[in-house]
Amino acid sequence: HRYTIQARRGLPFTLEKIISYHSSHDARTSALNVPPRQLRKKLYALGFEGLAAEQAEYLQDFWRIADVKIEGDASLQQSLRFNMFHLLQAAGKDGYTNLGAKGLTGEGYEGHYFWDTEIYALPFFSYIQPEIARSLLSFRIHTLDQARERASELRHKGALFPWRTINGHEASAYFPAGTAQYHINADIVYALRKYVDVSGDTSILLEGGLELVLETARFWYDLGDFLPQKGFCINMVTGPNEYTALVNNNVYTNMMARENLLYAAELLLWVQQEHPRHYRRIVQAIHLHQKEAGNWRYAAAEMYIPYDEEKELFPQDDSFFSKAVWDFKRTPHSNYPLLLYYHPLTIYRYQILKQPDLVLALFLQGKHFTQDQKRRNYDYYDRITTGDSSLSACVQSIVAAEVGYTEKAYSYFMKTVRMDLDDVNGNVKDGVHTAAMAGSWMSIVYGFLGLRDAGGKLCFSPHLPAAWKSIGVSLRYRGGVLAVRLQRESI
Ligand code: IFM
Repeated sequence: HRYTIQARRGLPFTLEKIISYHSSHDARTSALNVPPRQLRKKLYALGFEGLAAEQAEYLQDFWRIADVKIEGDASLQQSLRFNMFHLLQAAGKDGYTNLGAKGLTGEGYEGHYFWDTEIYALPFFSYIQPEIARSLLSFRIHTLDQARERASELRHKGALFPWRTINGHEASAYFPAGTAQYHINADIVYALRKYVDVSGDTSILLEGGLELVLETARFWYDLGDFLPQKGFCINMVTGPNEYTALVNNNVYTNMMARENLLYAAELLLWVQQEHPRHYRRIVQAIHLHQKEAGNWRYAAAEMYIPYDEEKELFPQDDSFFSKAVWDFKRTPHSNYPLLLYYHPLTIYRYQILKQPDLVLALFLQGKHFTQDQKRRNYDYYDRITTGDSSLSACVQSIVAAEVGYTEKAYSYFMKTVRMDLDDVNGNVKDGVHTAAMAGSWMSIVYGFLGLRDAGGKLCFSPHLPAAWKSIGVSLRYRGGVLAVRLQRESI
């Protein structure tokens, strides 16, 4: 561009340049219902000052609820805010984009979306900025057709969401640690349910959410088999721990799938009673058979959850305890993360974890375990967890807090909260770790405040680390705002 201006000697001249980005992808979204020319006109009229003021207002509104106040540690305060800012900035807000594992900061994972969104980031957005949570879930609803195609490609009924994707199609190259992580289906449903429970917004169910829950339930029912002496088994899957692959009856997967099946049956009844016209429409649209809900309930009731009576422990999967424990003593520090130094076939032969798997089940499916079982299983699995995944430390922190190891919870938390600012894993050049960022918020809320919210009923069981004086958070809950302040002697 060439500009000719009337400048005057000694007087500054300001050139304001306003840029707006568009892509053909945006054409489907409501944001671009405003034609680019009209949008440009609005932007020019606002000018830099006006746009900055709009942005400041938007951020003020966000921080009013999002800010977490920790008395007693300034660097921690800084990192929590840094993490939340990245989450806000990186999350797709149009229902057609999602949240990259690396946010908007690097080329690691090529911008792809994983379960990181649903299990790690969605709780944060559901409680802080529910409209963003809704958009992220809408991305899954909008890509349900691709998930149906994928299921049918694998000769299954229903829908199978991709382990990693950017446009709704599966993009993982290595199926044992990719597509075999079928738990992604149940993770999405888990997050959808939490969003509905926390926000009270059931409209998303009528706008595609219910269909997603039904199609994923169909998938589970088709994937599993009823086996003698066991019950409903889901074989040949990979759970969250990517250092074990292609196993039978991964406890995490089976428990999450069970919840998916039950939620589908429950919602079907709800829609039949509350929205009969919608019920008739959906039955017709997806050719739902009358007996399907009963089948789902039966499979859920018969879901096989392996348990080792002798050890009084849950094995991560059917074969986990028949493997030797990895030789940690003879593994030099320089050989971590293991995935960079050992072939997967070596790693898969041992009891070794990249990230919590059964321990994640202790958190997300907590009501199915006694307190004693939680502690015993945590003790067993924590010893053999490398933490090679950035998704690890926050879950270890949350469960450590629950079983009474507050200081251990604190040290895992410090690792997760400063993951990117301190480049804890030495790979921040590839981009930030959004799951760990959201995990640091979860560690505060689910770990130290001890929030449990199954079914939308909130309970707190707090544990304040010795280093802090107080924690203060706000949570949006069913249209209101709940302010929680934990001090040494009170909450
Ligand atoms: O989704 C995670 C996975 O659990 C561990 N490997 C990295 C992925 C992206 O963060």
